[in-house]
Amino acid sequence: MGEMKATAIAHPNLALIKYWGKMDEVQLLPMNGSISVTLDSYFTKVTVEFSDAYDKDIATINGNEIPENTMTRLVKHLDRIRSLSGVKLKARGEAQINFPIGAGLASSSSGFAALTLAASTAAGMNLNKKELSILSRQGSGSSSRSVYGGFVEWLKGSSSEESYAAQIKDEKWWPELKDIAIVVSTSARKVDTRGGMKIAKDTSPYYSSWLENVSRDLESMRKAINDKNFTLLGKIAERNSLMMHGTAISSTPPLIYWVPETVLIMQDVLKMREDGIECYFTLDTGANIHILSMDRDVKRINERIEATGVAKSIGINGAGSGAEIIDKHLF
Ligand code: 2P0
Repeated sequence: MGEMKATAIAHPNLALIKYWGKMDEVQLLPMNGSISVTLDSYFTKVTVEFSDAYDKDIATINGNEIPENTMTRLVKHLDRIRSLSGVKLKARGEAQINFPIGAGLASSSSGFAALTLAASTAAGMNLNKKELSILSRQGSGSSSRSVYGGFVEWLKGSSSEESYAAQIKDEKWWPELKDIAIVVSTSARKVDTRGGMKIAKDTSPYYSSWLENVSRDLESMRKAINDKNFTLLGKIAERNSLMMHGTAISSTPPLIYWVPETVLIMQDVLKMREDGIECYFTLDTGANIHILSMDRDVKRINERIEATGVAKSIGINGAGSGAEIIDKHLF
């Protein structure tokens, strides 16, 4: 057998309609469908090699050792790929990430999409995009969407074979749309997304309203994307994010992912709208915040954010491409 090594690149995605709650915690089947945009300037590259030179799975991220709980998740995912492909060898993996990890910028979405593509290719499998999305989903739900570029919907489905992502429009569809990702805090959140969505589903009295609302939001978001209606996209994304946080803050125990700087930026976004700069915010399970805007306003928004003095870093992304194999290995 030849070399069992492959490298893939994938981009994180920003959820416009959030994945929030699991119907099946083993298969990672969601309670609701979700829609995202795959980002272009942030990326994760992963090289995987299966070889009898390794007596256990080993991996690094940006040259650093991986925390034990993350490593357990990675090994489990490699086990899935081994069992599907029949490969029994252990693997070495290396990931390179060009944006802050664990800061609510969806590093697991690009990480698992790149890992699934690299490892399945290294194991000699030739999965199509749908199969890749299903397999990647089992590692981390949101990564099912990063298999595709552009605007993507993860169809909830009622079984593993039915729960996968599909493209609504590709990355060339709406070049004017931009995401300004603002890091205000780099300290780790107390409750991660996986824990948070379970607590909200199990304890928030508003969780049923979340579910009732989300199907309407999905419909409006598809329309906003198809019509390139930025006002509709922004309003729905912002409200959907706040509804998700509404279930989080009304959970037992309460999950407050925001820090004062988060709220400061939120209020600045509302103020910018009053001042005639059209922009909207959306937040995942962390203190950091994304501002959706049109290209023509990015510079002005950036200046306003810089002037607040609370941004530790700012990343600007348009719509990016789906996961793909690249030639240049990381080791
Ligand atoms: C999303 N998030 O749609 C939502 C909104 C964060 C908030 O999906 O447990 O790491 O691995 O399936 O994919 C991040 O959660 O969770 C996420 P698991 P995942 O982007």
